[in-house]
Amino acid sequence: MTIIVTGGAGFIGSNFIFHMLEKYPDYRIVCLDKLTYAGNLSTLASVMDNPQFRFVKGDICDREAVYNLFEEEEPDIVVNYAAESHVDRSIENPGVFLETNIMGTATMMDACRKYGIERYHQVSTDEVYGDLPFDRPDLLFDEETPIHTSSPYSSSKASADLLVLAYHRTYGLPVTVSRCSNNYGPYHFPEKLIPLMIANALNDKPLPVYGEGINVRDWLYVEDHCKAVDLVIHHGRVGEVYNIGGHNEMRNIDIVKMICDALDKPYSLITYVTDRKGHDMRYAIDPSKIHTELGWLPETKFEDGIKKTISWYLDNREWWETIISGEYRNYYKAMYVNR
Ligand code: NAD
Ligand code: TDX
Repeated sequence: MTIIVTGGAGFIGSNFIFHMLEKYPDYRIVCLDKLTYAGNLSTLASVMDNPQFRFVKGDICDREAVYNLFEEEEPDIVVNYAAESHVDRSIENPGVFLETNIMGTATMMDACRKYGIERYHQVSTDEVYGDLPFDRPDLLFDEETPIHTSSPYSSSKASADLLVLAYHRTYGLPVTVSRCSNNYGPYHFPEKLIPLMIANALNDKPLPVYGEGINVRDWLYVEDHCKAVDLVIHHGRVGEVYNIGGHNEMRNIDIVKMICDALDKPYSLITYVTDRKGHDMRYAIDPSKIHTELGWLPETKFEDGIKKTISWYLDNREWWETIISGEYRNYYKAMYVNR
């Protein structure tokens, strides 16, 4: 079994590669990653010497490179994690999101059509459903919830989902799609809420909370997401969408306070800043389908997952300090100074 994992030098893709190499020692895993600002080869250092693993630097939009890779590797499965993934960056610069998230997905699927494949899996997001109101805790996103996007990021991911499902209907491509809620855990890029707050708190820097901090996200430990994708690629029904989430809704401000408490830092570091444009209020996933059909359930409770995550950032300072001392400084300045 050969699996191409795109975007495997990023947060979730790398965790998925670790999971797969450990669980299936006879599988060959080929990572295709462009190494954008979000991709880090150092993340994959522990598997680089594994003979079952190959890293290829390349762009999922580069048709020739993608086709060459398919000719060389003859993959059985493709799992597409590669994407521009940060909502705030999509608000500043939508173009690259359309290019990678839509055109890159189409290029990967064209390769699958041309060379044949057992399964193409699209890693999507709960953000394609838009948001839910605060005053209706009974409402959750299920797979039939209409697509209703808010940001250029979520619109590009939703466009990709529609293309993936259309390639199934039109060409019979054996696809699956999963839509997961917010992940957290090791190797999360420090532009995102949880790692940004951990890094800033450790450096005694202000903790920039958007708006009033009351927006709600449904957090899932990254390993649980990886296990769900593993189940879907092996046992999920072709042409189907599976929502992934662990019924763990939390307000941003409560997460930030929890991080302050865990690191023994004062709440006075918390700074309320101008809200994100078009900020989605609440996400909440109904994971009944993946539970009923594939037996998936999240294994890590948030209290344990956040402790493990904070310990990981304490033990791996070099990983994130290298990131935040580079080009990231310009991003941070543009995004947060005088906000
Ligand atoms: P990330 O930004 O940490 O990593 C993205 C990776 O993709 C990086 O290694 C980057 O170098 C690579 N990449 C970007 N453009 C590329 C291109 N054109 N060609 C090849 N590689 C390219 O993202 P993440 O948080 O790990 O998210 C992975 C996937 O999961 C994305 O598709 C995202 O939409 C989806 N997702 C993320 C979350 C979350 O909470 N992070 C939740 C649900 C879904
Ligand atoms: O500095 C911050 N302050 C703040 O209040 C940042 C970076 C975020 N926030 C808020 C915005 C959101 O309400 O925290 C919440 C989480 O923000 P992000 O970490 O940027 O995640 P989100 O926008 O919810 O999107 C994430 O989950 C769905 C991933 O980045 C997406 O790739 C995924 O599809």
